[in-house]
Amino acid sequence: MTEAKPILHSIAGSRSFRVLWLLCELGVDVDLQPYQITDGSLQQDAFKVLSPARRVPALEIDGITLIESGATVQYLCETRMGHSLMPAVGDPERAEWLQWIHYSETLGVAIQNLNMQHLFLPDPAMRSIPVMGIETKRLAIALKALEARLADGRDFLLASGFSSADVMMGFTVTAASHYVHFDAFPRLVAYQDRLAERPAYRQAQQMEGPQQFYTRDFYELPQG
Ligand SMILES: N[C@@H](CCC(=O)N[C@@H](CS)C(=O)NCC(=O)O)C(=O)O
Repeated sequence: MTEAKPILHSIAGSRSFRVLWLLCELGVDVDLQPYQITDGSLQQDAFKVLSPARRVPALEIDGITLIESGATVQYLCETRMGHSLMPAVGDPERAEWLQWIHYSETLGVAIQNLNMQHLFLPDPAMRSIPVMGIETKRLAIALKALEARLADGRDFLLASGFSSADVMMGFTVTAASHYVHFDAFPRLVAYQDRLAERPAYRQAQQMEGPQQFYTRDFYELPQG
């Protein structure tokens, strides 16, 4: 019996990029089902059945649908063999790998809050400039910890080399650069460049098309 091709429900420039990039790293063929963040397409009944929180990514694979990017990345690493993108249970790097996989959501949630304030509120008068300031500082502090992680000359989050933790983090660091100046984070700048050079990263970008979130390179805090 031939296996059904996975379907990735995605928005260009969103967390679904993590899953698409990993599928490309693993050489798994996938069909993309694209949505947009503001056109109501996430509210369609058929999508709500797949993703009750109405979020992407949602990956239909192996007869199930996965709706959390970190869990999806772990599942793919555990079920697709012949790669070195995840330290096995018992490996000394396993705990660190788990930590960085999930730490990417410490960044992700802050970015999501800033996206809401900067990009998606229907009226700028609804913004809270103090909240935007606090969230930007919290994001910068979370990035500082990552900069420190790369301080001992390592190219990737794990000493053993590139892993799926970098897939989770790479997209997120790039999104963060729209809100936090990276002058103080030279290692993160080099890290982003290193990740973006990977053939699978470029393949995923090409498949996904232009990101749908940011129309500027940088969003300054509004003056209050
Ligand atoms: N923790 C979830 C978060 C998923 C999530 O919030 N995705 C965003 C895109 S990055 C989304 O679908 N937002 C749509 C909305 O909030 O309406 C994951 O990592 O998969």
